[in-house]
Amino acid sequence: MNALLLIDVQNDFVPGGALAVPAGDAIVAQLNELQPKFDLVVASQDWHPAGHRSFATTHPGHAAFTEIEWQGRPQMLWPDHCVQGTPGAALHAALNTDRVEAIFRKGTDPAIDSYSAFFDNGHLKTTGLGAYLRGRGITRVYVAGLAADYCVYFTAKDALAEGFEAVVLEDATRAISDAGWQAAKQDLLALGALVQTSHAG
Ligand code: VGL
Ligand code: ZN
Repeated sequence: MNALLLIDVQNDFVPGGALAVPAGDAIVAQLNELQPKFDLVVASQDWHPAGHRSFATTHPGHAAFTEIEWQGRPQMLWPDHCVQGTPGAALHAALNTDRVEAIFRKGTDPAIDSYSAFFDNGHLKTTGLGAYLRGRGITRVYVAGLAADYCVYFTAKDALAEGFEAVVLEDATRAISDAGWQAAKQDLLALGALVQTSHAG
């Protein structure tokens, strides 16, 4: 059984949003077309409380898009984004959610970031996504959405670690940094993920 994971297709990640991914909105029509081909469709939402520690504004003297060390882990600092209940945190209005059976929210702990839809960045807590997918008999996940070099990458990586086959649909994602995605892609391929276009096989 195959699941499609729609990662963080939220207003703040498309042009005009607080943490816009270049051409992030260009994938939405395709995500809608893809959904009927899957046994199960699940979405994730980046869902931070105000004052989240991944926001540059909570680290005086540090700018967005610079990296600091935070609790022993490298932490990229971001503009305030996807604050719980704000329009920026809402799913893109053109994304069809009729077939989305569940939405997993992440990044809710103010003290730790969470790129993956499965675990926070320290692998301290699960969102429950792995158990949910296993309970539905899913063996392979197809990962699409935003952003390729962060939340899509770490979701695919954790999917493999959780024992699922993982396929990233490369044309159904967009990156914050294309160079970052190329490095992430090499890592995923080395770990056994597949990177395909949504029209392949
Ligand atoms: C994301 C940076 C910060 C993502 C979320 O969805 O890729 N990136 N928070
Ligand atoms: Zn975030």
